[in-house]
Amino acid sequence: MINRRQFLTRLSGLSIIAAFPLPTLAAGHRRYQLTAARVEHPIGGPGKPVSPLLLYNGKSPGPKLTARKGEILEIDFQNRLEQPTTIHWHGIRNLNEMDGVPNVTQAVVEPGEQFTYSFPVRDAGTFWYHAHNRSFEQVARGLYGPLIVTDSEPSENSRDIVLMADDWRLDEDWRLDEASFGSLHDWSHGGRLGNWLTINGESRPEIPIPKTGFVRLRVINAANARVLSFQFSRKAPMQIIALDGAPCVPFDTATLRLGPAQRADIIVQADPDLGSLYEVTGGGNFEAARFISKPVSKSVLENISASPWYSYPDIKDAKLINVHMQGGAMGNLTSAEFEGEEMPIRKLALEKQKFWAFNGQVGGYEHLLADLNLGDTAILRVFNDTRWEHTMHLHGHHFWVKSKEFGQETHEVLRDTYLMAPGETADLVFIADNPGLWLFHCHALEHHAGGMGGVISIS
Ligand SMILES: [Cu+2]
Repeated sequence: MINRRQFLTRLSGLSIIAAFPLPTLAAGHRRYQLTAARVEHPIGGPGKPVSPLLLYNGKSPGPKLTARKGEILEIDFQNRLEQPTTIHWHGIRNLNEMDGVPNVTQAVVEPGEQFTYSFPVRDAGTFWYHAHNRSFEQVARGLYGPLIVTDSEPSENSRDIVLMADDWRLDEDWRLDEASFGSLHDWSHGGRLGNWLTINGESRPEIPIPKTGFVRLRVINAANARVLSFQFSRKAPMQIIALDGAPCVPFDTATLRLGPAQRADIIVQADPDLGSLYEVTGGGNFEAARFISKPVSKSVLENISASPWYSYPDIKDAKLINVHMQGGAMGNLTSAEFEGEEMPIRKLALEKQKFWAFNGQVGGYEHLLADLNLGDTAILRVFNDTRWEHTMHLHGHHFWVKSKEFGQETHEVLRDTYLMAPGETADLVFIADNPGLWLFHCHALEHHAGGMGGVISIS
């Protein structure tokens, strides 16, 4: 465990290291303005009562940001909320000081303050951005949006369709359920599960698609905690070509299952009978979106690459980092260390609202899991010793994992977020080529707030 002061000292030492050579100015800058503010918004649909959401530029989801690989993305961010916030660029192998983790990579952006995020985008793929301070509430209130990086100039007539899914918890009056923020039950069980599914901010939207040819669906799960499962009405197979932005060896799946924060690019043969996309968790068939065929002229399918960003590393001399995940309801955690003191689980739960631990320590933004040298190959060996699924996200890197997320077959894939079954042990293998302090945490946002997180230092 290292304290805040040591953290900041380490950070100031790191910030003088150029993480990646910046592309020359000729590569181009792309500028956006994002303003976070409270907006009274009818999340239940037009004509329904409004709820106090927190949105970027007044939109749910926030505006689609696009960039071309190799460009520098500059975002002038204004915080008009009544609480501090930061923005995390999820999946971007980012400069550490632009990663948006409060008090680890930057100071929080206070109400009324401005902050400019500026970073090169090294990889083409499906990414997203979201608030990273009090994220269990800020993301649940709508602070997120898609970020799409393409190999070539983004086209207006693209055959790329972004489907950003969220799972809201509404009360019986169609308003956002605010009373349950911080619910001990949610934090110790499966997180904040909702009852209102939106795609691109709407319930059952009509999604225009071309009449023929192939389209790419970029599906993003922005839910706090809900694992979503999608099928087409005809049970047509979906060909997965990228996961969490990174190209994979294409494979078919009948059901697309995505944990919170995960993304998948799928290729679909468009035809007028494609029908609907259903969410099928729990055996029900809930219509999530309806495809409407329309003629699209000169539409282009963005370049599709199957080559991974980097190949599976040689692990002969890899550094092993063991992460034993414990806690939660029906778990085996009896006590854990928190703020330097060993505490029984009852005290942690009732007095500190902590339920989860890595290696016997309640985690957060200050729990150091490993200290790596720049260039090390590392194996993050994660043992999910709990009764719950967890969607484990590493900042600043993509890792290789022998994924058991897609049925019986194992797929070796590059991801930034891995959905782990209870009892599973997974090796997340990565090259520590990006210096800084990088968070590793569960993206069920209540689990992270409840102690499931730590930091890996690379210098
Ligand atoms: Cu979790």
